[in-house]
Amino acid sequence: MANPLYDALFAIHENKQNSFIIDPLSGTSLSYGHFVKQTAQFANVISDAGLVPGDRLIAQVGKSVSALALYAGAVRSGVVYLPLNTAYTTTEVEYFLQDSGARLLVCDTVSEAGLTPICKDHNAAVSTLSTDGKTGTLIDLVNNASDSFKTVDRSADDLAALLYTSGTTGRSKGAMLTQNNLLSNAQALHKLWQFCDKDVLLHALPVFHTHGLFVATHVCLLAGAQLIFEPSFDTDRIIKLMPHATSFMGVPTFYTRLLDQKNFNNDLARHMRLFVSGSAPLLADTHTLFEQRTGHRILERYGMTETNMNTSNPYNGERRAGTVGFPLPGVEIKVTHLDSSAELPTGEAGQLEVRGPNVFKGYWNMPEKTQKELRDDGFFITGDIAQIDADGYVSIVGREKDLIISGGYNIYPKEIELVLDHQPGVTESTVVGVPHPDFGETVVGVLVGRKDSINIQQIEAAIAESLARFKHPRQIIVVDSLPRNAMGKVQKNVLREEYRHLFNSAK
Ligand code: MLC
Ligand code: AMP
Repeated sequence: MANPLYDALFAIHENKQNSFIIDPLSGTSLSYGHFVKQTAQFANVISDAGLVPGDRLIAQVGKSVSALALYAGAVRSGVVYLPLNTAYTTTEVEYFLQDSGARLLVCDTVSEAGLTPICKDHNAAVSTLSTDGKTGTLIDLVNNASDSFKTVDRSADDLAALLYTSGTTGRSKGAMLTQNNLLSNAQALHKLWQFCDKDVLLHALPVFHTHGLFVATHVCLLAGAQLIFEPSFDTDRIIKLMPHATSFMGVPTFYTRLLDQKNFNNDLARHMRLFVSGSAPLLADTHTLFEQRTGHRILERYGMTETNMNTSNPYNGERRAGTVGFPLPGVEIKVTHLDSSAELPTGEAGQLEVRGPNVFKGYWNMPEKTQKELRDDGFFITGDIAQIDADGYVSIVGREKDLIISGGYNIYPKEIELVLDHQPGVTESTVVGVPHPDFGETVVGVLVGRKDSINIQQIEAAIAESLARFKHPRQIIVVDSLPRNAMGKVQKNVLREEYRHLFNSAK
């Protein structure tokens, strides 16, 4: 037996002196061999905490090398890694703790006091890691742990990670990702995007989602490439660092923010060979402007938490703006009729279904939900509406699911509506996404109720108490009634149209 994911990503670098994480501005670097030793230390700490293979470990921590080593340590010790957005409130974290039955929560030192009581309630231990990854109770243990560890055997079908993704009912669902889901996808992307040990990836994505944790990090590990591991996306730093890199991955907001900088030009991007965009639609305009400014055509790809990456524009060959390219090798896709599920002819828009080694095992503790979205023949119904043109290019033209994507973060309106509906004076509410110049889309809440007793400030405070900042409506509007169709269903499309210029999105 072996541990396929650990072996392919980390074990191959044992004792290697070449650099893994570099900071070209300060001149510091961490070698691959040193990082592998750290994975042993983290794996020892996880095992010593009493976690056994298959147990869940929640990490709600800042982006640091230690956070990455914690992930690797979990894989190495056979423990299922469950990363959480650092913006989540205590209320949100409690749901994940309870639903996943995690045995250990690693949180930022500053969140310890708030999270310890709920961990007690759910029989989970707490350990801390500072935002920069350098201190905390976890680091105290790691510093005293051995740097050798007997890697725990796992099979390709064993779970490696549990990533929560919001749901249309307002209840988040844990996507069960196996070792092979992650590894097969990383191998496909590594080859397709031609990563090699000469590459330096400028990494500015958060590491609690598929894009930053798996896509960006795994291709570098497979290639033995270097990572410039930025704690977050800071436009000025990205501009300073880009001349030291060969590749970059981002959500569309990263690209529009770069284009907003007058000093972002083709000189900075001279050494770059690849810019990848995903997680949200990249406007064709952004694609064109970026090419005019830098001479590079952004490579857009399409994925999901449940499936990793599904399609990609070609590395060699035409990268077509407004499309997400072709299915990855080994991945099958089809466009089907929303009601009959019959496959549609080329060019017709319908629901996109995906099958392949990248597709997850199902939703944690939600067999009915899994059954509804993952067909018996292995095809997963993505909830995205797509079209495939005569040349085989896939375009995502809409969404069947009621979802808002703001700056690459997914927001399900239902979750916000549930909070709004409970506020004093509110009789009903609805939440829609409207265009936003920075985030692509943003959240607008529309309320019906007694105008004299609705207190917007109080409502905003209630939302702040329970939901992460990125989910908060950027505007709340009180109306007399919501538009409804003949069936009595709220016509969100009418509201989206009505409020589409609220943020004056010209982009
Ligand atoms: C932060 N804020 C957001 C936000 N991010 N609001 C809406 N949408 C977002 N995405 C809020 C903050 O709470 C704060 O509120 C203000 O905006 C600024 O905060 P900040 O810390 O300065 O953040 P900022 O730099 O603005 O962050 C924007 C961002 C970040 C785009 C850099 O959101 C980001 O890194 N996004 C990447 C998301 C990602 O990796 N997605 C991949 C999902 S995987 P205030 O109060 O100050 O206004 C997936 C599958 C796939 O989808 O295909 O890849
Ligand atoms: P998540 O649930 O966070 O993994 O987000 C996945 C969703 O993001 C997909 O179902 C799509 O709706 C959207 N998405 C990801 N990449 C793209 C893209 N390149 N273009 C359009 N939508 C995308």
